[in-house]
Amino acid sequence: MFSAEDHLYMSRALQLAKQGCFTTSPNPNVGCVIVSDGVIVGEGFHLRAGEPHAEVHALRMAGDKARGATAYVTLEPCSHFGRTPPCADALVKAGVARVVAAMEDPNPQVSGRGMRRLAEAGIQVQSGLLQPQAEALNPGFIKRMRHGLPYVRLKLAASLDGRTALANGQSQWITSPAARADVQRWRAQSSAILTGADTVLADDPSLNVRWTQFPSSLQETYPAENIRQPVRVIVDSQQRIEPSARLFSISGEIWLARQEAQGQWPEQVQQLIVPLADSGKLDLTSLMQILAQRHMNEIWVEAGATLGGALLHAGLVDELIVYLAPKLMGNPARGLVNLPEFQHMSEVTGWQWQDVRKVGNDLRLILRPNKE
Ligand code: AOF
Ligand code: ZN
Repeated sequence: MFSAEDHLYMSRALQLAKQGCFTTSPNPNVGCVIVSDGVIVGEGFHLRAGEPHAEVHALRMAGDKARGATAYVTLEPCSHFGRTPPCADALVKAGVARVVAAMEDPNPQVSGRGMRRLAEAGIQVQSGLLQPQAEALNPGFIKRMRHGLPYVRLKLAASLDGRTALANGQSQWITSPAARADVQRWRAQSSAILTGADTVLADDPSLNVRWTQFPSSLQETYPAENIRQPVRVIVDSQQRIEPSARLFSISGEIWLARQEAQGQWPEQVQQLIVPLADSGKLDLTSLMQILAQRHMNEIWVEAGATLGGALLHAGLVDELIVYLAPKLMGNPARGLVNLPEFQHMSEVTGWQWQDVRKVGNDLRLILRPNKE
């Protein structure tokens, strides 16, 4: 159904889409390539919500050459009036002859209607080319649209023997500067960075994106002005956070997840009221639903063993990102996550290795839950 050329041009569209990875949230990353007589005449990607979609950029570049051409898009062209008018209409107006999409738009406002509108206008439409790669561009957007939940990554840093801090609490720095630069990139592509009150009280972190600490190759591709600060979300079940924490001296939104609104806070702060679970702590599934309702696609969790364990126990973690340092910290040191005691190996969750590589002098492991 798809030719070698089709694969080539869709690969290019996927590559273009990635250029929006630090900026498009809450919108998806989308790339578009327009090809006429075997020549790329237009290219574009979506950069920021509120700004033109990928197709619009590509059509502008192609001009009259779009007539009779093929458009390759990593996501079904939209059919609705959102912040911008429908791309399907723009493609019809430009007179393209064929549209190849990598996947259907999971947004219920679109979901199939974009392709239908193109087909009704007499355009040849095909979908599903390199779909897994296109889905990998937008795990958070897709999960939010399909399930009303964000895509959650739990970051862990540990020694070779799985320890995160000495028994006396000392933990800085287990991993290398290269691993910390890698973390900056993950933070930057996330809609929100989530942590717990324990971490804020113990470490007084900033939890922002520091472009100057990005890997240098990324600094060249992504200028500082194309970096967005994710929302910082603090799980504060016992209402212990004070406005004097370092977080609040750094600009950018902060959402305090709490049982009730209380206290005077700087303008950048909102209090999210989250129902309590039986444990007396905030119900983390409800919190994630609230974050999805607030258009958070990908959540990057940098928290302590308690919140990390609670998220795992609630089945809310889609991906583990583990930085493993070549150090042995010994048994009295603290473990990776707090989980309830299991009686049988059958109760223990299995994970699948997704990616394993060396980052600086550490290993970076990416795991996803076993499906069955
Ligand atoms: C496309 N091409 O490049 C993108 C699409 O508020 P708006 O107007 O920006 O619309 C956002 C929705 O449009 C988003 O939820 C998704 O369904 C679609 N994104 N569609 O044709 C693009 N970024
Ligand atoms: Zn569109």
